[in-house]
Amino acid sequence: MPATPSPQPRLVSLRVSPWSERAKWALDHHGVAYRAVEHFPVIGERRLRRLVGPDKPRATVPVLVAGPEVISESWDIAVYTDRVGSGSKLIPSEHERAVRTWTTLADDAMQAGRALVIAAMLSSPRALDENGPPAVPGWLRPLLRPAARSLTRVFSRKYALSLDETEAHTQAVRAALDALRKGLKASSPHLLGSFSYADIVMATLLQGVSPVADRFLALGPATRAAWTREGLAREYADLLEWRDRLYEAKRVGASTHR
Ligand SMILES: N[C@@H](CCC(=O)N[C@@H](CS)C(=O)NCC(=O)O)C(=O)O
Repeated sequence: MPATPSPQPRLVSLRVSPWSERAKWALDHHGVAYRAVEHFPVIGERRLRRLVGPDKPRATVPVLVAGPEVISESWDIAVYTDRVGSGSKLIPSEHERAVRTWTTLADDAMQAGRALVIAAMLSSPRALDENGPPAVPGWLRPLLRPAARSLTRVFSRKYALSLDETEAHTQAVRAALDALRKGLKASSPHLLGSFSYADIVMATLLQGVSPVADRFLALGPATRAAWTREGLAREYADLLEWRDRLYEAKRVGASTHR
């Protein structure tokens, strides 16, 4: 009797989030088919908590549900794709330590970047309107703005974001970008000699400096502005060029799940 095909993995994710983009990139790189299910922050919190279980200190996306496995860290999803996928290894064993170091660096800088983006969203009524649930019609969104603002504040508390420390956060992002610039000098165009998860985490960190083109991830104009740091974008234009080239060359399948 033929084996029952296992159902397609489900990726619970947040379209705009660089952490979700990491997971999608790893899945697409390896040709692993999946169905993306959009998570809505705060409103979807209880459902997400049920999915990841009570032990995880913070319930976050991306979460990959693949048969009996529930994988709730982007790193672990990349490891999973290396295990089941058909592409080149994203975390080759000889580079695992180095890839982890780049991932920790990106994670820390992205936490700072998240505070900058959320502060910008809170001060942009249009960005708040653009990020309401898709079912809400455009004309109703300005009326729901106070609700959108308080949901964004709840989100900010979940991640203990200090929204007014702009300078410190900018410095944290800058430190990671300086490290990237140095790392690329040694072995351009890839951090570790060939394409790896290190390139993915550092490229997706740049989303909070200047987002990728709409064909990779479509954003409303006010949302795009909230994700853009003009000063950093000028200072690190070389890295944005690197990121854009990497997307052109390596971000296969990006439009499938947008
Ligand atoms: N360590 C986690 C961090 C993921 C993370 O921070 N996810 C945020 C992205 S903004 C999230 O889940 N946001 C939605 C929410 O908290 O409801 C990973 O690497 O997967």
